Amino acid sequence: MAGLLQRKVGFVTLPRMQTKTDADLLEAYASKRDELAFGELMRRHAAQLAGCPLGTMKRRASEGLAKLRARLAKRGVALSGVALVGLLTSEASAAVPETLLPSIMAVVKTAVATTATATSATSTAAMLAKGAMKAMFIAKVKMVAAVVAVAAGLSVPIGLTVAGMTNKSEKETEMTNAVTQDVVTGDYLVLDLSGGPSASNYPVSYLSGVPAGGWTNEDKTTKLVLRKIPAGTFTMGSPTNELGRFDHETQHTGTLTKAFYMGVFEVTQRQWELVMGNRPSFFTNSSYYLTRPVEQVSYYDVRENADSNSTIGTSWPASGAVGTTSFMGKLRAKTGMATFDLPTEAQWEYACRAGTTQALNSGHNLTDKERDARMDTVGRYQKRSTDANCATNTGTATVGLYLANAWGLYDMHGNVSEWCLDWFGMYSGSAQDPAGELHSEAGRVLRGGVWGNRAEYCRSASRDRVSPDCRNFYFGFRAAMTLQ
Ligand SMILES: [Ca+2]
Repeated sequence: MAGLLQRKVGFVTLPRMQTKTDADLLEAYASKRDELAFGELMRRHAAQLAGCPLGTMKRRASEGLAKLRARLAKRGVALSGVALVGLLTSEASAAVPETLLPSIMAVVKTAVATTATATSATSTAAMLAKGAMKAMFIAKVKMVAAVVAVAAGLSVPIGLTVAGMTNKSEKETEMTNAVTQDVVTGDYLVLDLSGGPSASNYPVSYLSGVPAGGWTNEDKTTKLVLRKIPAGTFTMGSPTNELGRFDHETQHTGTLTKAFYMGVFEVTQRQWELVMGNRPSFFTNSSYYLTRPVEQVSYYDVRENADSNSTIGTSWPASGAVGTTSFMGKLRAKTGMATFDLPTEAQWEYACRAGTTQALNSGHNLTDKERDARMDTVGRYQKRSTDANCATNTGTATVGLYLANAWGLYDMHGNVSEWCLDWFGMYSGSAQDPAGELHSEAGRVLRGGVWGNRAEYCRSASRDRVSPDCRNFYFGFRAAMTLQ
């Protein structure tokens, strides 16, 4: 593994880096997220640690942490524990022989079991993003990060690292661009759909954070997980100079007076099957359909008359009622929670942005409307396929494959475009709990862009709309529930 990682890392020393001390490089990374400096640190220390047995690696990790803290303290650099682990990991990851992996896993599992008090499991994801593991084998890096964290006695939770180990589909994507987002803790609502379409109810439970062990495929199939999003005010739409924008994205202030829950993932094919008892999607390969997002479901299927693909008559925004045969109707009936629904367009954009104002919720703007490296890390796009059994790197992606936003929501950019409640219309200016037009021939709103389309359509502010009876392999949705 050491050799493999070293080859994969392949960092090149740039002349301007050669004269810098470790401390300089650390500081550059800590204060400016200078990825080249980070790479140079990796290159220097990988060799130093190569061949270490596990015990030695743990000891060196502890020593390394103390050293780093001392250096940083002298310079007054506030580098978070998360970033420290990222640095340590970068040093240690190239030093772990393949034969030690079982021992490492044992350490990780023990640590998971004893880290029940961890309060910010999701910060591990932020660490991984910040770690800037360019073209590295991400799952193994996650594992090593966990070991280093444990060895160093950090209070950084390691839950997601184990999930990463088993998620082979992570190999599908190349995390070639680091982002600097912080994933914060939050409250989660979990529905248990395992009883399937004939269940009389879907048990509801709550979590105070991402579970130790992280989200698993179970959370994308037999369970449905939603994250609590706080009420708040934000700027909706895009600035006039945003690359790829359209005139109907006029910036204005949106205020959401009620907190709401938002799906962590797009609703998957398995979740749909368990609730509705059918499999409507296009991408049906048995090896992956379970965790890909459901598509070819209409707005009416999701919340009105699913049997006849028609409206219930008086519906949003005149009424918040849903049809009993619809996905949302069944969720409401089997949970007793009367506000399960699609998000409003404003809720969707607020949740997508998670405090960011740029085109992408990683805090970046696009530099190219067609394809953009910044977009590559946050969602599936430009992966056209008309083959229902297509390879895993085309068509829709397994949900949660790309980086989450700061609120821990995945695939807000790309993958399936997501139905929102509203009729499409020009924004009418600053508004409180905006609910869209009373009616519009233009159709119902879809958000976030599509697996087969260009980067510009995946921007946070980008809007689409189609007739609510449209069933298309581009369109899916995410569940929401507004708190009253
Ligand atoms: Ca999406």
